[in-house]
Amino acid sequence: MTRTARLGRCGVLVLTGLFGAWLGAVAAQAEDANKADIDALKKSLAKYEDYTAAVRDLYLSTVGCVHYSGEKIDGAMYYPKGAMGIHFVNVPSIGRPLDPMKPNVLIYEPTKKGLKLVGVEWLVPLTPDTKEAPTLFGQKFMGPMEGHYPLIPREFVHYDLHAWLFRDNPNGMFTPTNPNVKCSKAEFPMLEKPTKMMPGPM
Ligand SMILES: [Cu+2]
Repeated sequence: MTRTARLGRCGVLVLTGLFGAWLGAVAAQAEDANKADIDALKKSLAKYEDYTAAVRDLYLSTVGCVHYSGEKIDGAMYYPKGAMGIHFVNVPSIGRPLDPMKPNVLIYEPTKKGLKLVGVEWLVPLTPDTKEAPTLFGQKFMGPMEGHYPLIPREFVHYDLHAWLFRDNPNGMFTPTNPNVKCSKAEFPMLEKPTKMMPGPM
């Protein structure tokens, strides 16, 4: 090998290394930015640990404690075994521009000590103007899918994103169900079938 060839190869290796490090730094930066946003969001929502504060702000209970068996059905969304809890929906906010600081839904788990705030959800209706699935905190929404019958009409075709801000989720913060959330203490447990996918833009 000539000296130039050796130097050349060395240069390429150095460049590849630098590029890799740069990519890593960019990814870490994005993660940090999301983490800061998520921390701010958690802080601003802490007042809803008291569910009556949520009700006063028109997050209203849909009563049933939703959970899934983990079954996979062709043409339906996949929900790993676990619960989604009781959804308190702020109907006036639905269909308004997506606001990372104002989720459309607060999620509570019934426990011996009352209702515990465990997570939140954003709902985005599918409209003729929809060009692509919405994203938030670097996460793509699930959907489009039918409304989650029987608590939501099937006609409400939408995208959604869950965030388990207040309860660890071994499957990831943004997966739709949380195996650490239970409906066993619920007055009205509701085993839901996976929701049907609907055609979207593209
Ligand atoms: Cu949900």
